[in-house]
Order: sequence, then C-alpha cells, then structure tokens
Amino acid sequence: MRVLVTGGAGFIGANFVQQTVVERPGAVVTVLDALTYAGDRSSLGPVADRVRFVQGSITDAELVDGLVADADVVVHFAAESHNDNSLVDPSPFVQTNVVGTFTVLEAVRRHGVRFHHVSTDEVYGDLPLEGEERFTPSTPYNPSSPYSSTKAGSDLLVRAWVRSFGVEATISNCSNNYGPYQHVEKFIPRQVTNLIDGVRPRLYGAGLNVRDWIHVHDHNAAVWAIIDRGRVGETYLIGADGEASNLDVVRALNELFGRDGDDFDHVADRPGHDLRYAIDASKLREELGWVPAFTDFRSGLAATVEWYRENEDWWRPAKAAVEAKYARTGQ
Ligand code: NAD
Ligand code: TDX
Repeated sequence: MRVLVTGGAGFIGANFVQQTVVERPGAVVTVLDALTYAGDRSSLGPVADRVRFVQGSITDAELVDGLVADADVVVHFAAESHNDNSLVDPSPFVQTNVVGTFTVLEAVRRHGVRFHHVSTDEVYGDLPLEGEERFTPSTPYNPSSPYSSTKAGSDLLVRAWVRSFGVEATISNCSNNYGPYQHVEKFIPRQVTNLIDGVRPRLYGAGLNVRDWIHVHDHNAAVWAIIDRGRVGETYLIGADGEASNLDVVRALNELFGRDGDDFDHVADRPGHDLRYAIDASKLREELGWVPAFTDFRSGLAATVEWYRENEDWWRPAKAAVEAKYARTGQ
C-alpha cells in the first residue's frame, strides 16, 4: 500500500509514520511536509531513511497532484495546530487548514484516491465544566477559535466532497494528544520542559478547563482502524476517556518531578478559552473494535516526561523562541 502522509514531520504525523513503518512492513510511505516551525525531519527518528520525504506545501496544487496520483491512500495531518498562534495571526490557519485541505481534496477527487482527514474535537466547541455530556458524531459544529473554525471548515469541505463528488473519505475528530515529539508550545511539553529547566508550570486562568487526554499511539492506531475497516463517508470520534483539568495535569507533573503539587504560576487566560472537551468514542469501539492501549494517564505522562528528559537535543532549539512568544501575551 502506497501511503501519502501530509504533515508527517509534525507531532502526530511523525508518530504515525514511525508506527506505520514498524507495524506495516508492506507500506511504502511518502511524507509531504512544509517544515514550518512545527515540523522537524528528525521526528521521523529511526525510520527516516525508510520513507520518501518531500518538502512542500499542501497548498501547492501541482506538487500535491503528482504525489496523490502515486498514492493508494492519503492520510491528511498537515495543519496549523496551535490555538494560541491562531489568536495572534489567523492567516496561515486559513491558508493551510482550509485552502490546503481543498487542494488535497481536489487531487484525491481527480485521481480517485482514498482519503482520511485527521481533525479535532474542537470543531464541536466546548461543554460546560460540570456535567456528564460528551461529544458524539451528531453534536452540532460550534467552533470557538480561528484554529478550530478552520478545522471545522476543512471537515465540511470533506463532507461536501464525499456527497457531491463521491470522494472516498473518512474523518476522525480526536481529543487532546500527548506523547513524544510534541512541540514545546503545547501545554504538556511546555510544562515538562519548564520543570526540566527548574521553571514553575504556567496555568492559564484558574486552570479548571478540562481536556480529554489520549496517547498519540492510541490516536494513530484508531486512524489505521478507520482506514482499514471504517465506512467511507463516516465520521469517527477518537478519545480514550482521559478527562483531566489543567490543574490536575500540572499537579501530576509537579509530583513526577518530586515537587509540591501546588507550586505553579497562574498566567493570563486564553481569550475565548474552551471550557471542557469530552469524547464519546463508542462508535469507534463498537464498530471497529478499537481499544486504547494507554489507559493509565499518569504512567503515560511519566513515560512522556522521561522522553523529554532523554531527548533534550530534539526540543531545546525551539524552547527560547516559544517562551519569548508567550512572554509577549503575558503567558
Ligand atoms: P503539528 O503542528 O505538530 O504538526 C503539523 C505539521 O504540518 C508540521 O510538520 C508542519 O510542518 C506541517 N504543515 C503545516 N502547514 C503545512 C503546509 N501548508 N503544507 C504541508 N505541511 C504543513 O500538529 P499535530 O499536533 O501533529 O496535529 C496534526 C493534525 O492532528 C492536525 O490536523 C490537527 O488539527 C489534528 N489534531 C491534533 C490534536 C492534538 O492534540 N495535537 C488533536 C486532534 C487533532
Ligand atoms: O502554558 C499553557 N498553560 C495552560 O494552562 C498552555 C500552553 C496551555 N494551557 C491550557 C490551555 C488548554 O486549556 O492547557 C490546555 C491545553 O492547551 P494546548 O496544549 O494549547 O491544547 P488545546 O488548545 O486544548 O488544543 C489541542 O488539542 C486539540 C491541540 O493543540 C489542537 O491541535 C487539537 O486540535
């Protein structure tokens, strides 16, 4: 199977490529990645010499057309992915997430290639802090940020290309991922690398916002389950019942570093900050038989801390610029 992975030098895409090469020896993998600030070829780690790497943008129609023509399946991870950045400058989010997805869709339509679109639970907006309600595939779209609205736009393009043009596509909307190779701008790696540097964790606002954490390996296993066995035209929600408040996560991290759980700083809140995400993944579990392997968040977190301790060469070059960026918004 010839697999074209867009965004394969980013956090989830690189983990996907590594998993695919190791677990599916028959797969021939090509990565298309623009190597923005968020992309890093070294994230392909030990499998780097077993994949074809093409540096370029998903908005480059000619380049995309040629690569899609040579693929059996396109797994589309490439995106601008950070909410805070989208509040400072939404422009690349519209270009990559909307125009880029449109460009890839037009190519899969022309060449009749199977397409899987990787998206987020943030397209559904947020849930009240109190309560048991969870997102399901029929929850109405209600995105809050420039990031989530451009992801919602990309999902709707995929749905329309399925209905109007018969494109063979599936969509997955996943909750917050954690694990190795996540950029230091994101919540968990930022706090872990701060703690390695002896700097207190930084919580936005009161820290009561809830995220539904899933290990990146489980997300990617679910993506393969959908490609292998999912029904074309369907949307699958991916989540591993990992709800935790940001405060809980910071306390757990402090404890993993042998520190007082409550030793952290409150910083400026994110404008429009979504309160709570929670996924009902029963369709994925029941229809496709997917189950997460990482069911104990604390031990997954401990392994992630260990990875950042052992891979300072990977994250250190980005750290100072990220902290300078946060300093400008008081975070
Ligand atoms: P990331 O920011 O770590 O990686 C994005 C990758 O896309 C980078 O390698 C970057 O260089 C590349 N890229 C950006 N613009 C590009 C362009 N125009 N052309 C080609 N490549 C481009 O993101 P991530 O966290 O790995 O997220 C991957 C996907 O998963 C995204 O679509 C995101 O919306 C989705 N997702 C992420 C999470 C999460 O918790 N991180 C959860 C659910 C869904
Ligand atoms: O320093 C911080 N302190 C803090 O309290 C940072 C960077 C974040 N936060 C909070 C904001 C959120 O409530 O932590 C939570 C998680 O923040 P992010 O890592 O920025 O993730 P989030 O905004 O929830 O979005 C993530 O999950 C869904 C990914 O970045 C998206 O790409 C994905 O779609």
